[in-house]
Formats: sequence, C-alpha cells, structure tokens
Amino acid sequence: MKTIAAQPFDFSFDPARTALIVIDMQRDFIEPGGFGAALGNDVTLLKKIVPTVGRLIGAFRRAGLPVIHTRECHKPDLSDLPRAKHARGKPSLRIGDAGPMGRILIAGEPGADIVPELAAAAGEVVIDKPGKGAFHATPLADILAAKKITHLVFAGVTTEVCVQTTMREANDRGFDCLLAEDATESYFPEFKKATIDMIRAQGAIVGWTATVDQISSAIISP
Ligand code: TIU
Repeated sequence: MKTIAAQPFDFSFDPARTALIVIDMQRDFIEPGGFGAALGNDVTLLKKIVPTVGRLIGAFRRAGLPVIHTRECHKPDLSDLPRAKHARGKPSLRIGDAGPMGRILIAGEPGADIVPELAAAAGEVVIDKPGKGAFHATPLADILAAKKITHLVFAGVTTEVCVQTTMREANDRGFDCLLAEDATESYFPEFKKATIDMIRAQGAIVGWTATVDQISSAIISP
C-alpha cells in the first residue's frame, strides 16, 4: 500500500488496483467554437490545466498504471441523445448542430476528440459516454472490474458536472475516489471550489482531493 498526502486525510491505495480517469478533455469543452463556448462559457480557464493534466497522465504512464480517457459525445443519428438533454439550456449551437469543429459533441467529429496534447496512448481505454457520468450507458464498470481496480484518481472537466457526477457514481459503486485538484477545472471558479469542498466534507463523503505533485510523488516513489 502507498499513501498520498490528501484532504481530508491520507489516501491509502494499492498501486496495482489504481487507475486514472481523465474526464472529457475534449476540444468541444476546451477550444473556442465548441459545446462549452456555445453554452456561453469562457473556455480559456479550462485550457490552462492541459499541461497539469498532462503531468498527471505522464506520472501514471511512468508508473505503469492504467490511464482511462472519457469523451462526452453522441452517435451521429442522435439515438443516444435524450430529448431532455438536447433541449436543455439556450446554447447558440445545440448537440448535433454543425460548428467550426464539426457537429457539436458527435462521435468522430474533430470537436469531440481529446485535445492533441492529451491524446490517448496506444492501448489506453477511451470511453465514449452519452451522459455526464462515465458509468451511465458505458462499459466502464466492467472494464474496471476486469482490471480489479478499487481506487480511482480523477482529472478533467468540468469539475462540478462530468467529473463530480462520475466521482459520485464511482463512490456509490464502492470505489475509493481521489480528485486531482489542479488537474480539474470549471467554467465557474466558485463551483470548482464548492465541489472540492463538498467532496471531502463529512470525512470524505464522496472522496479525497490532492494536488498533482502529491499524487505523482506517491505513485512514482519506489
Ligand atoms: N457544461 C459543463 O460544464 N460540462 C458539460 O457539459 N460536460 C462536462 O462536464 N464534460
């Protein structure tokens, strides 16, 4: 077992049973002209964490631990897009509409891909998910069970939407969950802070939080 100096207290984990899940570091959320921008958000905040997420991915790769990537996207025929999700908000472009990076949040379009700096390496799992949570309507639970994973480290965007939803799904499924504080971001700084606070409140009711340096030094140490 190893230990990460985390909040609200140390996070103990068996590296052989630990994976990194990088949530939705896609052009549609991080670059101008995508879904995030169409919702009226300033995407520059999200772009800033790309190097930090890259450092965390690099540490997991160096330690030989699994890195799993997710992408929020839908089938081109929109058959996996609930009416309620399509209708929600007042975006300038809706899911499936044509934008500067192709059709918004559609699998196979340039905007739905992961930013090139963080592209999946050969052999890494990439989960396409139609929901905010990565367990809903995906094979993620089966993939983690097959790898005997019990502990998950989370990074990605946005903190209070897809990252928090997935952490809560994982927590209810019995995983010990740790959020990398500086490798996640929201369009709303106050929502990021609130999410970190609520995750680790009440004695880690949803999970733990730690910095990329704290996580990396623990997983790379002999
Ligand atoms: N809008 C927003 O903050 N997030 C999303 O729609 N998806 C993800 O968080 N990936």
